[in-house]
Amino acid sequence: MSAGCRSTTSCGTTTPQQDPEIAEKIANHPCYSAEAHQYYARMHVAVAPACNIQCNYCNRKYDCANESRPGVTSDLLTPEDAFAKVKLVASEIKQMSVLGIAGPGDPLANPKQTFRTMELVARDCPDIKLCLSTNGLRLPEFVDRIADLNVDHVTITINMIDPEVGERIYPWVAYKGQRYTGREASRILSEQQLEGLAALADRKILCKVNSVLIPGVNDTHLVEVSRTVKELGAFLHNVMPLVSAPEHGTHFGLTGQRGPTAQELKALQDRCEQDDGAEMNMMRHCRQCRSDAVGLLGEDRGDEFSPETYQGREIAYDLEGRQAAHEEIERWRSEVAMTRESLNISTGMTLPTGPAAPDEPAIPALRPAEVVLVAVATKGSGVVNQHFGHAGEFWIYEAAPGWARLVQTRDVDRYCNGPSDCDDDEGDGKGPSKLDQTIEMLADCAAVLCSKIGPGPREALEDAGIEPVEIYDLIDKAVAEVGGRLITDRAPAEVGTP
Ligand code: CLF
Ligand code: SF4
Repeated sequence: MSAGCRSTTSCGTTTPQQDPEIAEKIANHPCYSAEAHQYYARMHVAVAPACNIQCNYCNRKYDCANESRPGVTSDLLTPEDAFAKVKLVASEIKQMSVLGIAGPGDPLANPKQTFRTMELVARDCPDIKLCLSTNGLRLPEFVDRIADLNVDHVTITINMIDPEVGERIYPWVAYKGQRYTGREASRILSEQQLEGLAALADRKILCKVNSVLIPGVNDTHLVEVSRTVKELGAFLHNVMPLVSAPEHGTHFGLTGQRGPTAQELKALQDRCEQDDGAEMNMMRHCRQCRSDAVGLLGEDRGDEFSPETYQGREIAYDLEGRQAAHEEIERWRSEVAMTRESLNISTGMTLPTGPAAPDEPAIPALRPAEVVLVAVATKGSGVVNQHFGHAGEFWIYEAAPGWARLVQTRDVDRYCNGPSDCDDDEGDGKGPSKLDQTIEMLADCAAVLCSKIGPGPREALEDAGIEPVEIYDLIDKAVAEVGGRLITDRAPAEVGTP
């Protein structure tokens, strides 16, 4: 394995985002660009059932937890059915730009199904990006095949680079017909992962590394992981929270291993990004999708595409309609970018808005010394456009004058099903109401921006010291304005860095 420096940033020349080839690859990939995820959707097809390792956070009844929340199950498809479904979804949800294969097992433990699906899609759907997510055990073996198929994006789940840490995460791996346990298992897995990553980076295939943050097991170690994968050429690091509960039936769930809090997750992501010399691009908007997810990140429109809608049907591919829809999205994105520029607002990592503008500012702007956290209710398109009670998730921004940076998304239980709920969320008397839980989830935020909010939740937020702001505007503009006002209005001693 070669471990030479492939990172141009550390050599002081160009950032990866300034490379036009990379800019083109991330421009409409919702996972690789936080900005793109407001406009473009992904879909997964569940064609890969088997797995060749065991993770302590996985229960084989469910999807691969390296990209999914434990406890969800996807129906398995043949490559031919998957192909039909892709054509149907792509024609109906025209902003769908990426097809990912991420389970329900490991795609590279099922190479025939995975590559057959990709071949069919590459042949007939030229505008869809192909994306793969793997545990990496068989990656070196398939790097050439991946490159030949023009798979632009590969995610490898790397939870450790030290087998001593690894043996607490992986009880066994099955490699070349043999089953390994203990440190030996993690040593083999880690070597394969890092060798595969370096080989992909050599071929200019964009690599994201996913890591599951397991408090007390690999939390502090992940900074070292971040530094190592960056040196080997990874473009992005996605540190995801362990989701662990006894009902998932996983080893960690059954032994009481907890997941991190939202604050612990953010602190670790900040460390990987800023401290300890890691300085990695961090993904902050992952939704831990299921292996048959369809739609924008954070929404799941899978139910609209049941097998009867595509199985055995001849489905035409609406390439022209898709191109027109993408042009319209790019027009709107340019308008948003121009507004941001005219107001001098930085999003921390201003990625190019499309292949035509690869030399736009791409260097992470300096984070102001004083920021506040602001929560946003949105349905996408770069606009604050959702009612407070309709939000199933809030986007958490760092805010300051001229600064609006997405740093996290947090799930909540949407509590409002109509006007009568707007004012009335008393709960069932058995525990905190959904509104209470939402407010607890946003406890470290100074304000919440939403298009509408009822008097009841408004009062409850105010009581909790969170300012509700009713607004319908561009997110970046509204966040920077509200954050700027809050910081300016506060006495200096009250303002801290969350
Ligand atoms: Fe799918 Fe993964 Fe490709 Fe995205 S998901 S295979 S890179 S197209 Fe994205 Fe979903 Fe997070 Fe994955 S939000 S779980 S990072
Ligand atoms: Fe489960 Fe995915 Fe780990 Fe395999 S790689 S054991 S499917 S989480």
